Amino acid sequence: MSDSISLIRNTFSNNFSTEMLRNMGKAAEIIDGKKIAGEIKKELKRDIDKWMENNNNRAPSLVAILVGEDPASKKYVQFKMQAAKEVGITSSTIKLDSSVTENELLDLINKLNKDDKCDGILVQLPVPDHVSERRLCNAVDPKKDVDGFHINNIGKLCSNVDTFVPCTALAVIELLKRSKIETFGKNVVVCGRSKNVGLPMAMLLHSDYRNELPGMEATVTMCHRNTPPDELMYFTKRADIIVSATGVVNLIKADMVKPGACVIDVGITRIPTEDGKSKIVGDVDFEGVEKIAGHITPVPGGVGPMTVAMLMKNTFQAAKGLKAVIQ
Ligand code: NAD
Ligand code: L34
Repeated sequence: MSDSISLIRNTFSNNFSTEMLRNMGKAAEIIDGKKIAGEIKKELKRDIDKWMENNNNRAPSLVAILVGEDPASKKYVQFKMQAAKEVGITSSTIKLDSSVTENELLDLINKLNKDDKCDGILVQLPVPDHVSERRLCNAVDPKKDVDGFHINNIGKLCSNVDTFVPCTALAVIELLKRSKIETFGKNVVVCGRSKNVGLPMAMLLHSDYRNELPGMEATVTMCHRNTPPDELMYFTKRADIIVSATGVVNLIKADMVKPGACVIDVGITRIPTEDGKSKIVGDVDFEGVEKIAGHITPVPGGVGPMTVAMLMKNTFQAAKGLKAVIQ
């Protein structure tokens, strides 16, 4: 063991492994979500082309419902339409004014449910306050629910029955797998417990490889807004993997991270910049944490583009009439 490693070990008197201590001072490996998403889209394009050719199928199709003028939502839906084009999925966006009523939206979803030419339906969230997000998500035919937000699909995910899995949680699993991050028996902290992100994330990460998908086998701790900061730090410092999905800027700082840990930043917050413009940042203090982590995802260019790629994967599955995407 080198002198510096034994010095660090003595100073911290912690149960860090030599491997982890060697990582200290080395910049983390950046997990390039944009690049991996590009690879997935290429694979999908190949698979979709083959499926259409072999079975004389029409192209898979996706319909997005976009309510109101939220710039971020508009941009995300645009990315989804662009990705669909890249992989050979037919797509369209139905844009509605924010004054649209819940009944009008439910009628539209019902129409799309009955439309044989539509394989996947997504209602871009958030929706205006006068509309119930839950009622809309539950109105989508579970077989066309490419977001995995229908209550039956959430229940199936929690009961380990094959189904559509929310795209962001799938995105993180795929990033871990393709970056060869071991999860078996590892400690994972998920920050955030939302039904669309944190909860499905935690469900997948603790799945049992003997009979559950995707069989990640981690020990999972879920933290949330009422986890006291010192408790959050207690858990994150012991975590081999931290997945942060809160929208709290700089929630995860370098002194909360175990050397060599993998840090996945799901958070997206738009902040103003000095030049009067704005930019997006994640939950993680990237500059500080990259010096101590083993792997880290950037924002932008990390989980976001992967979420879009996984939506394409779910849409292809919906077209094939299969239920699950995780292998
Ligand atoms: P949400 O507002 O529904 O949930 C936020 C969660 O963070 C809650 O469970 C809350 O308890 C928790 N939280 C708040 N403060 C906390 C704290 N101090 N410590 C620990 N937990 C805390 O949001 P969401 O839909 O789950 O999204 C979370 C973040 O991820 C947002 O920034 C959102 O923009 C982003 N997001 C990104 C993608 C992507 O593809 N990259 C996809 C979905 C959401
Ligand atoms: N129904 N609503 C539904 N399904 C979803 O899966 C979403 N989400 C979240 C918001 N509402 C939703 C998304 O699609 C967030 N989200 C999403 C999609 C794409 C990106 C980020 C979040 C993305 O592509 N981000 C890029 C660039 C971001 C930018 O430039 O603003 C990134 O590199 O992070």
